[in-house]
Amino acid sequence: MTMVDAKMKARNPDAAVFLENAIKKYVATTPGNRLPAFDNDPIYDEPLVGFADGDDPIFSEYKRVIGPYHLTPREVVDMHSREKGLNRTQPRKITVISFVLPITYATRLSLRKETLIPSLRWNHTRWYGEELLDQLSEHLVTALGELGCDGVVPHKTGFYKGIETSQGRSSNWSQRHIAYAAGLGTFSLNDGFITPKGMAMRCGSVVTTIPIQARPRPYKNHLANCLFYLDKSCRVCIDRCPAGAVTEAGHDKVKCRDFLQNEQKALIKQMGKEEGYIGRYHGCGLCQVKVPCESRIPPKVAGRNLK
Ligand code: B12
Ligand code: SF4
Ligand code: SF4
Repeated sequence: MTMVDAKMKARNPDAAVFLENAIKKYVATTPGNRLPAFDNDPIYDEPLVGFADGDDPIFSEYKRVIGPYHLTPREVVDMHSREKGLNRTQPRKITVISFVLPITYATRLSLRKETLIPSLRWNHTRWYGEELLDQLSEHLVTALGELGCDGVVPHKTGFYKGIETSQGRSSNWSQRHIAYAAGLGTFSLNDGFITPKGMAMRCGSVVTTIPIQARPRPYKNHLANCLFYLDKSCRVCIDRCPAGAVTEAGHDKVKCRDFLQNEQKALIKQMGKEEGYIGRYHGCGLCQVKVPCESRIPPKVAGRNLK
């Protein structure tokens, strides 16, 4: 048993349980999980947590599925080490911690009423919710440090970047693909990620040297949680999208982004909403609520989803 293993065991017999509890406790107790403009209501419900083996071949597959620019967890550790000027050898084991932050019922309800623009509550969830996601990621790195392990928040490094492709915007660390690898859900007709707590969520991840046994992924393929791909019995998100960006052919990222960043901004102003409604940036996400996958895996799919 190494020093790190011994230290971890002394604190908690199971590192996965320890980390899952640490994430849940942080979200339940931090003042960061609050919406100041809405009576300090919580931003997120209890998170979902999953672990992926950093050497899972799926991360190399992502170089084909997403693009050669998408980083493997080992590349993240290596680049972080170089960025910080640390002279580290490649660790024996790498684990990726993925977490899903489900958006509360009150916020989902506020967006369900909308048909063209996001609700103010949804926008505030986008702003303060992203800050909380960053704080939680840093908190995890600190907790891992106490266990004698390194932790890297890929989307906060200097080498994280957005990538423009012919099919729309991408990145070199896609949180949903990481969550897929960690067994937390699957993609869907509108590209949204359907987890056991639904699609209305935000997600993040931390790459670490702590050794954790990953569980097998509980689905057949990357579209398994969506009713459309089960038997074509659902097309609700097609009708929910005011931009016409979702069709039976899938999600048009270019149309979606154009609506979100240009048309919707103009609409908000036309509707006489205050500038603060747009704020730093606004969300859209109308396709993520008032749909059967909003807050769960649709039951019809869930029953058939096992490998
Ligand atoms: C660029 C970006 C956008 C772009 C493009 C979206 C996209 N589909 O990639 C635009 C501006 C359009 C956008 C819009 C939105 N976004 Co956005 N965005 C991102 C960002 C920064 C990068 C995404 C990325 O790298 N994608 C990579 C590409 C390749 O993914 P993809 O095309 O969807 O993947 C397909 C293929 O890989 C394919 N596939 C084919 N073969 C195989 C095989 C396997 C094994 C697998 C796994 C997959 C696979 O399946 C996928 C689905 O078709 C992430 C943050 C991050 N770093 O992850 C947030 C992120 C994806 N966005 C998010 C959100 C919330 C939104 C909005 C709701 C806006 C809002 N805040 O209200 C909308 C929703 C749009 C939608 N219907 O998905 C969330 C996801 C929430 C969710 N429930 O899914 C993220 C993860 C941010 C976060 N930290 O939580 N976004
Ligand atoms: S609304 Fe229906 S078709 Fe759209 S993603 Fe959800 S389950 Fe799939
Ligand atoms: S985020 Fe908005 S514009 Fe983009 S697909 Fe969903 S509903 Fe349509």
